[in-house]
Amino acid sequence: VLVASLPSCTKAPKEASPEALSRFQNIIPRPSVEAKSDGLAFLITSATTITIVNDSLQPVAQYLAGVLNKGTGYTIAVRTSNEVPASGIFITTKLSDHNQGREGYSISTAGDLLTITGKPAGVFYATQTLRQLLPPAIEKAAAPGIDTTSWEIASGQIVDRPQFSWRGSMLDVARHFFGMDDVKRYIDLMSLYKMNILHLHLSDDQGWRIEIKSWPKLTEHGGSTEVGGGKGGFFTQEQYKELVAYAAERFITVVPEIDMPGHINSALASYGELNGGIQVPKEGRIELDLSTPSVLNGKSQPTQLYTGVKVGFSTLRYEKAETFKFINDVVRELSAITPGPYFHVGGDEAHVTKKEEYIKFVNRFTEIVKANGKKMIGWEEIAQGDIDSNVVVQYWNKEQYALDALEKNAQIIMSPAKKAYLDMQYDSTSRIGLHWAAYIEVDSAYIWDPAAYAESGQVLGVEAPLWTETVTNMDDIEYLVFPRLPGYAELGWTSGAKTWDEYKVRLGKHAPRFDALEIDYYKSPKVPWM
Ligand code: TNX
Repeated sequence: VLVASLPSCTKAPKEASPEALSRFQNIIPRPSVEAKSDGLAFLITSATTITIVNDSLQPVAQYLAGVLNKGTGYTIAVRTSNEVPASGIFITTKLSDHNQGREGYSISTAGDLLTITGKPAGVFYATQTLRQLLPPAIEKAAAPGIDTTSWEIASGQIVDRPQFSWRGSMLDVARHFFGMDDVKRYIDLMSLYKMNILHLHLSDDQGWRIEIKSWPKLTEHGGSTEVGGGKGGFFTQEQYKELVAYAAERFITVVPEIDMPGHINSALASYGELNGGIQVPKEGRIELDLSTPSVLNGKSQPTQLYTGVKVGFSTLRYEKAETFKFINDVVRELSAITPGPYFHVGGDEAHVTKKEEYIKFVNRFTEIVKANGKKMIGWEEIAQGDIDSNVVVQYWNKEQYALDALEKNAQIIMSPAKKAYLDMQYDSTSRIGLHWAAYIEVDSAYIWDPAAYAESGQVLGVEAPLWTETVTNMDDIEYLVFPRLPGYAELGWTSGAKTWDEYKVRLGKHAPRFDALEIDYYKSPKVPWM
């Protein structure tokens, strides 16, 4: 009699499989607050729908539907309703009692309902977590007609939010140029691990990679080659806008960098009027002799294009009439197509810029960037200028500069070369990469604390730069970036104690996921790969 009175649809809750439970324990970055499974299974089926409470969630819900539909082959749809559905995926912005902030989220399952709570960015990060809770096959396009996979998630409760607001990576598209598809894939890969800043190094001695309409030769000539003498390339402003929008859909802010006053040969080669010296060969590079202006028949001559890998040999001249017209035009045009709040002025390794000139440059950059409505970022050397709390300093090599920056109330981004440089070789046998700072095995990349200076409250977060002197294609990028990038993402995202011994097991479990994503990763012997 009792049994007969139960609603006919009630079935015993299904237990989660060991695989689903394992996935629940192996999320990268590890959830900051809580991740507890109740041991039951939640299934995504062809009948699953996504319900959102209001239309502000429409884009991010569509993104989730896209991820699920690609992998499952289903046609899961999104509908808006303020009634809590009985089953499926329910996304709500209602803040739970946990303080989630702008980027935090929670996922909780009860019976046939999985609820995601967060603001749009948080819901996006919840989506990345859900991907990892599902079998790795979710990352492959579903084969039509055959569905042998059970799209199972271990149910439970996850509460998560980031430790730092700056979780970035830099891609150097100047030493070697990488086009639209490569940069979009880079963005996609970063987004899997909840990274939110893509710093694009858009100019250097070897190439100028962003169209500046008032100075067209920068790309026509300055963008026409790269390290090794290949054909280089550049982004038109329209293409750059497309990348910025693509990143924004993934809650990633693009930070453009124009490296000045050094690392500027591609501009000096494009416009003779910017060149304030003659070129002399020196130790395998072409250095500028600034005491001898390169004037021929009353006209400054451009430098030669440069395709080597030396640094620190070129500079703008503070006193030259054209210099600040050039800088103003570049900062204005690039700021106008950059919705994000930052502009990176480089400022590194200006070895042939006189110190007094360098400091004057930094101070002028500060004014120009501010006049264009942006917040200035520069590599650590800019700490020599008159900087203040409106400036961000990117620490990479010399601790004294970081300390000076903190002293001057600037904010800092942690990119120590010995730990965070993605272009460093893993060991002496790595097929590409440099090792001037260190060999950085996957363990070493993870074992450091970006919060070291955090008591100051001035640390924005972590950024892992990929310089591309030795990197020529997407396979090369993936080999250096994976598997180190997920570790940097975790250092930026996850608060609390972290140990390599615990992390390496989780990382090893991601091998089938990397394979499903066709990531050409380095199979480090330090990691117990699954
Ligand atoms: C130093 S890091 C540089 C880059 C090089 C890199 C190679 C920094 C601010 N400057 O110009 O590409 O080393 O690892």
